[in-house]
Amino acid sequence: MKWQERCADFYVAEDYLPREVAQSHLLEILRLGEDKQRGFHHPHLKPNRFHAAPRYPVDHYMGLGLYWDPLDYLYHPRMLHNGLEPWPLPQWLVKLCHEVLAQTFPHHTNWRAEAALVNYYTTGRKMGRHVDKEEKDHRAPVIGFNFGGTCRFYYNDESFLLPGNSVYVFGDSARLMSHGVGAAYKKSLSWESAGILKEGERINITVRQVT
Ligand SMILES: O=C(O)CCC(=O)C(=O)O
Repeated sequence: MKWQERCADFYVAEDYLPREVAQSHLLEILRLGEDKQRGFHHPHLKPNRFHAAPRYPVDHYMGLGLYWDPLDYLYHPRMLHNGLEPWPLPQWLVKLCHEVLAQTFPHHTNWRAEAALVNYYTTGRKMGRHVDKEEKDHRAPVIGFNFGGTCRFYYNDESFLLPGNSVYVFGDSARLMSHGVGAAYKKSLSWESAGILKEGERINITVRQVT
């Protein structure tokens, strides 16, 4: 696997999975997302001085394992809005994370996949810049798997194009970098996702150690 180091401790690899494997993982995520209780939903965000009840920027959001709630920015074993436990992380996802870490951060041997945030960006949806700091260990890598369209990924003062079927991982000195993504470009759907997602759509799964 060819990893590009975008800055110290931030790596990206393109064409990560074989086509059929990427497709079956994407289909499984969509299947989990169809569930009315545990699947994709549009959570509320913390109120701010402009909105009493703002919504999370991505209207199809799902948590696996520990549930990160955009309302309080905390991780929970059960979802606050319905009291249910989220789906567990699929075994293939946990295994992929350990493969990624063995190649990029081999010294993080005790890393645990405790939560996955699944953001399904429908056409035009994007994520503003932020820092992931709600997890306890501010060096433990965050791993992001990408399906569907290409978007621009912003980090620190730089940016690059991030296609479907790519993986990124940032940890150690890059763990608290600011980052965000633009909307997926039209006509940029990765061929693995064609027929499953639409042009302009993108799914990102970030896996984290939380406790
Ligand atoms: O969609 C992405 O690649 C970014 C997701 C992200 O910033 C996050 O989950 O913290």
